[in-house]
Amino acid sequence: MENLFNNIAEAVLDGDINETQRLTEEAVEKDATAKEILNQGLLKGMNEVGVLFKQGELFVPEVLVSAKAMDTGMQVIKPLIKEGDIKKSGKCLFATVKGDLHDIGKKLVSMMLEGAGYEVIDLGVDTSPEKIVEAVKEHQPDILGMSAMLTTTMANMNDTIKALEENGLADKVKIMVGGAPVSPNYAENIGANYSSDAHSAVELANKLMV
Ligand code: B12
Repeated sequence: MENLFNNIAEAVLDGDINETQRLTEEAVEKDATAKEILNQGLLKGMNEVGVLFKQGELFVPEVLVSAKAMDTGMQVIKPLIKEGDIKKSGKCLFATVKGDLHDIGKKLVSMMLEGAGYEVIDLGVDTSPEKIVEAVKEHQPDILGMSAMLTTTMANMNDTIKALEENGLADKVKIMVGGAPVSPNYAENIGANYSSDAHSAVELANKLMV
């Protein structure tokens, strides 16, 4: 099985969408858990992509194809994540903030929350504070989750919280934030709750719902 996970990681790194799908399906058939496939396969590959991107050995188009491959694999394991408890735990609204196009981490967090019984509404990427304010009014979620992967877009989390305050909505929704550049300190400063990954995001959401 370890070989299979490594091959999944390799397929993500190569940006081979069909192979990622085929190998992930094979792992599911062989009863691998969603966690194993994620941590030892898909995420391992994506992490490697991150390293090579940073070193300038991979470029945006290649990273995009790897992201697509990772997404294809995540769709395959989605039913596995959702097999768990299906009782409704609460409603979450998710968005990647303005100026930011990264959505893999946000999708993963959404998926885990859905698996834990939450209803998730995903506003997508590059979401302006105005759009988030409108969506909070419309959907009245229990939790708003914001994702930022760039140091330059992180400040838009704060702008969104300010916009919520101006509209009298800040105390009507619990806010959680995450993404690579976001720290617990930063979250605290802007009045939000922080979680570093998809697993602890579920724990945090459960805590916020109490
Ligand atoms: C894939 C990727 C891209 C893809 C995105 C495709 C997509 N559909 O998402 C593309 C090619 C589009 C891209 C573009 C760019 N990218 Co980019 N990208 C990455 C990369 C390699 C991987 C990110 C990823 O998906 N990781 C896997 C997921 C599962 O992890 P994650 O996102 O961290 O999410 C987890 C946690 O952070 C947390 N989390 C995330 N969101 C949330 C939200 C909440 C509420 C909670 C609780 C938790 C949480 O939980 C997640 C699951 O565990 C990273 C490198 C890295 N190491 O992160 C660079 C990286 C983020 N990119 C970077 C850069 C610079 C760019 C570009 C500016 C490059 C360019 N010159 O054009 C552009 C910017 C485009 C834009 N406006 O957004 C830098 C950012 C540096 C910085 N500090 O600002 C990084 C760190 C690479 C680097 N080291 O230089 N990128």
